[in-house]
Amino acid sequence: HDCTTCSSDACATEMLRIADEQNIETAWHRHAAQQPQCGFGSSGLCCRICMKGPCRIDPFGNGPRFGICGADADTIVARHMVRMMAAGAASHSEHGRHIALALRHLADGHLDDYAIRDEAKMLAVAARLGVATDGRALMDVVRDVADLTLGDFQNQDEKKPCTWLAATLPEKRLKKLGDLGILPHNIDATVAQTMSRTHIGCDSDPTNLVLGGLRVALTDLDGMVLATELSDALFGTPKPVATSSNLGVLKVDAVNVAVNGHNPILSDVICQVAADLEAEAIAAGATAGINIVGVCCTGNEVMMRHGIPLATNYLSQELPILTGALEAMVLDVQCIMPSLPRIAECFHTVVVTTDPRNKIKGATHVDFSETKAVETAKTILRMAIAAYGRRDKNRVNIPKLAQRTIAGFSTEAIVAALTAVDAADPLKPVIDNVVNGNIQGIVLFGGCNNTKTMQDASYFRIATELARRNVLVLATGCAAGALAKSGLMTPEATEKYAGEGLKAVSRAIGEAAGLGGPLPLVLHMGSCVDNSRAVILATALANKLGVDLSDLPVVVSAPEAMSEKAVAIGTWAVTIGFPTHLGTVPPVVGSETVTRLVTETAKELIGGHFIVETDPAIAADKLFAAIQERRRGLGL
Ligand code: BF8
Ligand code: SF4
Repeated sequence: HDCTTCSSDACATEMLRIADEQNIETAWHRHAAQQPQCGFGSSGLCCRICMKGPCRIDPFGNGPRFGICGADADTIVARHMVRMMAAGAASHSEHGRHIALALRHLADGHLDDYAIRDEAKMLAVAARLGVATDGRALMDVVRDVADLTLGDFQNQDEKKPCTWLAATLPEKRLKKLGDLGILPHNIDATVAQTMSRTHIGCDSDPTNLVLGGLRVALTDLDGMVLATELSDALFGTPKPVATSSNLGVLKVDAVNVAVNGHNPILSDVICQVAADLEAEAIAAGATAGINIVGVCCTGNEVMMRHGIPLATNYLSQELPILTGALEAMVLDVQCIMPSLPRIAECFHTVVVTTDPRNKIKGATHVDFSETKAVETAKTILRMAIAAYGRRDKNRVNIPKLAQRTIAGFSTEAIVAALTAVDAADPLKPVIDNVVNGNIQGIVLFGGCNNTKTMQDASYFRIATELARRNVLVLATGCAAGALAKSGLMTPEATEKYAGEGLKAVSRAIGEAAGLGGPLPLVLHMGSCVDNSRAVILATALANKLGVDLSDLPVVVSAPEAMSEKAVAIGTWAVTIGFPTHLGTVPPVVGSETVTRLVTETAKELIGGHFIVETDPAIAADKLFAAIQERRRGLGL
């Protein structure tokens, strides 16, 4: 395996050299060992839905055209794709349910370690959902909001759409989705129905299956909107914050603790209690105390709310351990590599799992429950402090790079910055500048890392290419991690890479908002569930213009899409009307019908469509062309 093509992240490349020297296997080594990957699986033509299988369809037409049950390539491809969407929706909404239940328990007085930290947000959410707030005790409002939210997991009336979707999307979009019969009524039921209709011998019509996929993908959006909005109420709505990214955020004299996963219910408490144990860490010899750093999406959550530095994103999550300076990696759920304990065995790092449904062989499990959150967080931090004593100082290799990063651009923070320009009509400066062409459009980068491409490279290329053409850039999830590490979340990057129009707008907003310079080139909107923030922003713009989301010059790009969650996100992005780029080829190319459905027919049906393009320069051209097409549609 050739390290020079693994990652464009300088720290990752440095650590991979150490991995080779010390004979430690990482995701990149395992990727190499998997080559060549199976062509049937890659094109979606391997069916494993029943035990008569696996059945494989010959893509060249020389071998079998049907599985044993009679399923053809279209059915097989569609069924597996739709199941990926269901798994993604289940994951995001399980995260959301966890937050909603915590809120319910808080309202009932069962959680001493949590509070409503952003009362204004809580009340705004209540108002959006139609919950009365006037003259009521806060906890009564919280209980009603929690119950309404849990209703999205319980409602059995198929005609009544999910509450959060109805409170989030523009009227025109809701009508369109309702007319197509794909507006979901219940997250859990829709996920279950998706599993059931894809069972052997059920739905085999590819169009009907894909429509079912769009419906379940919309439950993914529902789950993430409620997760984001309720997390803000519980933990605070992010505001711009200066911090730093990449492995240089680890400190040689500190007890370094990485939080990895997704749910702020755990990581936020760890950040809060770290200060209480500072003296214990210093007494153990760590003169710089406790240093919490983030990985993946939970890293984004705590970076946005507490300015916690981001160590790295998905693909390089093993590498903080290789620095020899990481005392503990604390895990909750999703996108966590099962290899972590194996790598930690070569060092002093303790790997701690915390969710009873997400254990990893070789890790230490500490059951985390919200009713004893502070106590558990302290137990975990003390394990890290104890590990500090076992650190081998001769094996410490912390890369130097800690890239300055401005994060925290929640929708509210963006609107607040715009209010400084026009207090009476905050969205007007954006709309005026889209109309006059200073801003050509908006691109939202989302999604993962994937070993099929060089880590982070396409993000940088496409983002700078579009910014040069005056496209405003937003990012979430591991996309945000990539762009933060690349130095694009700074005002300097705006000066360096933005086109003249975008630069002028960015300076005007940044200066009016008291940032003392332009906005960062890329606005960090949060974790993967926080893609919902971009939907809320786009909906506000659409409503103000009186158009649908599919009319806006807004595009989405996932250059390294990997997870089932990313499949679900990409699908709802298309379903609510956005042209959506994938830089990795999804396993659908084995069916021309399904490929055409999602890349062409979707455009006529719902306005959005997938653009599959592995070359970043061409992807930038295609995304810009999609923006121009939308501008022409608006008469701009
Ligand atoms: O939810 S971007 S690799 S960490 S799936 Fe996972 Fe992809 Fe990262 Fe966050 Ni999102
Ligand atoms: Fe084969 Fe049909 Fe079973 Fe799939 S569902 S494994 S195509 S028999």
